[in-house]
Amino acid sequence: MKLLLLNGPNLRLLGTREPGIYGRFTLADAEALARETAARLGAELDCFQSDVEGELVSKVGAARGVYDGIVINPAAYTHTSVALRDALAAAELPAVELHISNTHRREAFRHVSYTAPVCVAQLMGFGLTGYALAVEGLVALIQGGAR
Ligand code: CA2
Repeated sequence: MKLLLLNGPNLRLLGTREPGIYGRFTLADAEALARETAARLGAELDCFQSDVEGELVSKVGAARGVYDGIVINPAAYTHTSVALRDALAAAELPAVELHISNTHRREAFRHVSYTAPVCVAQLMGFGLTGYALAVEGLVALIQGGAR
């Protein structure tokens, strides 16, 4: 089983600012935890982060036929991107939308997700642990035949 982990804009800043919201871990820590979790479950995981909406859209577009599922933290594009939503819908792969923080405890504009309706599941508020939980959940969904 091959999985893709995508992280959106500014998540490369993890561990450097706003520890009260995002914790003290780095993007490398999150990617390592996700990769270890996948390996423990017999899956392979590729990781990609970009601040550029089009690069994320292209990665999702190229995922079909290569990966069995996607974990995506679209960051701010969650709340704005029709392009990313359309790419996820077209990919026809199970995707889990992941957030480090509980966006429902934050500003009203973060309560809306353009991408969640085209994902099989959404997970938020678990901090670093969410990267392990999302991979574990996605593997279980794929094994159960999720699309
Ligand atoms: O909680 C999440 O994972 C978010 O996707 C993070 C996004 C935010 O726009 C979403 O509403 C919720 C922001 C990512 C920015 O990451 C930073 C990390 C450290 C310091 C500054 C920004």
